[in-house]
Amino acid sequence: MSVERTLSILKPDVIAKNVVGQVIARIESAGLKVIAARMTHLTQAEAEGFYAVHRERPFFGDLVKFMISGPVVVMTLEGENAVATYRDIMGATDPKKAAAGTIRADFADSIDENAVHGSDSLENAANEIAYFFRSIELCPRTR
Ligand code: RTP
Ligand code: MG
Repeated sequence: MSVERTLSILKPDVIAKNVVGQVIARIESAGLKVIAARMTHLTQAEAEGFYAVHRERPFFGDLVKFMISGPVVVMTLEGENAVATYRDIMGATDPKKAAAGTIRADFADSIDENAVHGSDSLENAANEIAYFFRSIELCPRTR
């Protein structure tokens, strides 16, 4: 076990449904701590850059369009095995396949509008955190 950091995005559907607090409660209940948070409306360039790894995929256009359809909440989470812990509570990409009790099972409507993003590896987490936050904006807990 080791303390890790991961990037979370509450996608525009979560903000539209007014369940930001409920999703953050799931995150906190899993033992993860919010050490940075910001609400922002991504530009097309920001969304394209963030999901650049998917640029050639057929769903890329729809993904970017959704991510800029309204504000999002970007957060850095910290905790034991944060990358895998957060992916576990998110549930599968397609909410129809997500385990009961996961964020996507309970709050997502479709594979396109699936409530949350989470980094999929420690290396990607570091890059994604740096994409949205300067290191001075991270506030690790001291108590
Ligand atoms: P995310 O990056 O948003 O946390 O989602 P993920 O790791 O679970 O899934 P990923 O493969 O990284 O895909 C990014 C987003 O693209 C959309 N997608 N659509 N129609 C499709 O087959 C398909 N596959 C992926 C999803 O909205 C997914 O969250
Ligand atoms: Mg992904």
